[in-house]
Amino acid sequence: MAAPLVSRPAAALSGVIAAGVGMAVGHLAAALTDPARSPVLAVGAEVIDRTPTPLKDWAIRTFGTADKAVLLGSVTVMTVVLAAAVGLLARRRLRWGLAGLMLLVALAAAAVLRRPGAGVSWLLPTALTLIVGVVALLGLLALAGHPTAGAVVSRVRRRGGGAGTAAPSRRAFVAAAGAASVVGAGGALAGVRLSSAEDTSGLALPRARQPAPGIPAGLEAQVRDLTPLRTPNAKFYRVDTALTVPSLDRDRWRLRIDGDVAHPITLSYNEIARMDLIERNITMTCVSNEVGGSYAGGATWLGVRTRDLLRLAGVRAAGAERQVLSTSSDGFTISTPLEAMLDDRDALLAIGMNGKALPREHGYPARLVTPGLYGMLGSTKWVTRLTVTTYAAKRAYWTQRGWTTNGPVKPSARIDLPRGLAQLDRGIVTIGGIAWAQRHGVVGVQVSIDDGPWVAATLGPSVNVDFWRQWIHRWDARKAAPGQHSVRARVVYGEGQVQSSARAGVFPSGSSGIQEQIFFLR
Ligand SMILES: Nc1nc2c(c(=O)[nH]1)N[C@H]1C(S)=C(S)[C@@H](COP(=O)(O)O)O[C@H]1N2
Ligand SMILES: [Mo]
Repeated sequence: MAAPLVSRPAAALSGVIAAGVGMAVGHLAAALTDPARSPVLAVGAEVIDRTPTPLKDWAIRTFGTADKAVLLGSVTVMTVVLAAAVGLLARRRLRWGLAGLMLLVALAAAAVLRRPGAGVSWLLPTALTLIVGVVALLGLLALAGHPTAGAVVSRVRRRGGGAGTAAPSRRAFVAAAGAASVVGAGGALAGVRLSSAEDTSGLALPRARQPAPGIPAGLEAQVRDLTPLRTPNAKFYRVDTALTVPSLDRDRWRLRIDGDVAHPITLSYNEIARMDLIERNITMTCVSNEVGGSYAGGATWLGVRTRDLLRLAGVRAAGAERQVLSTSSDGFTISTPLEAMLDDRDALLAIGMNGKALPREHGYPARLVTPGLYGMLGSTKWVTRLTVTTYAAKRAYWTQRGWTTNGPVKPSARIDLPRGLAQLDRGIVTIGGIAWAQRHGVVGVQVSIDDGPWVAATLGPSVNVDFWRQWIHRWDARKAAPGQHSVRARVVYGEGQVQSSARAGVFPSGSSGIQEQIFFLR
């Protein structure tokens, strides 16, 4: 009896399962050695790097911290489609299918080799992916009744001294497909588990010689749902290009300071911990924060001044053309004006956040925090190198993608209460939020209800010029008309300058404009 041609669904399924098991095994192998070598993550990272800026921007805006899950999901869907195509190709001509599979794995291999610090040995997990993928594809197709695959499998079996051939049957195919899926799912789960790093909050942290004045109790004690003055580590926003959080070891970590300095140096964590540690209360803001957005947070940072570090290496005179190019363990780079790392704002190489070691998500074991500049211009996480150079000589990750290199944070007031489209009872309406104007200091917040005159809101405690400030305004709405109302808020900063009302989107130098919140009275 001539072997029947494999059905299309069985062929497509064979391709998908083969790719899935292969990827799971490769990812697990990488997780056991060095997660950075995973072909799956390498492809994801490559996709992130190549995604056009507007799309990336949209993803960050739309999905927030879930942007990576969405990206991995899309890459998975793409892979499933391609793997099904491989199965269908193999159905017609086994050779074409195998070639397609190899092409996919070769692309993944190229992505792995493009990772920072990659060498040929990094290809081992990808090689496993290929082997497992090919074996699974051949085996499944053979069981599904593919004549060529069946012949290959029985030849290999005979050579290996194995007895007979498993006869193709629907039941054998379903059993093998099920078993392979279970192995794949198990491997993928274990890989994900293993490559997610453990918590750092219990680790010892040296003390500051100069502690920051504590952050006072904020208005959140009196006003329910107001953004707290100090952002807890677990609630601090996270924005980065890293697909998996780098899992660095404090004892093996080093900071290299080089470039245009008299004597390049390399410092260990312990050497830094013994330097003059200071604490600073700093509000960090992301350039991708929309007006009214949540990508801002205030924390107490423990660390050493970048000025001290750069002087230790013998930094030469500054100038507007000079930058410090900082590099993260994952290859990501940031340009910071050299001047900002030397002046009295006390930019930090931080090792602590709110009294704890830095959480891995926020840069463990060390990151930069530069007051007054957007995160992409001075807050490199997992930092391993500071290179003093010029803007002409080196371009940072976001610079290459068209974002500004000159990014003072734009002053902004945010309305947190009432929530947009809230339905409230007529009475005393609590309006409130938070405002920032790093380097200038918040001196006032004004609100306008229903396009009425600007009136001063009540401010919460002041921490310092680089820290945000809460504000509230109680609006007597007992006699207000039921229905739709609006509130706008703007910050007054420095010597009394008022927040710009000019609207700008986040690209290329941060959003501006005045937030307006709509709500309803019953
Ligand atoms: N290594 C690395 N550092 C990084 C980034 C990144 O993508 N990779 N993103 C920067 C940006 S855009 C911001 S806003 C801040 C965010 O820091 P957080 O995640 O601790 O809030 O980190 C900065 N440092
Ligand atoms: Mo950012």
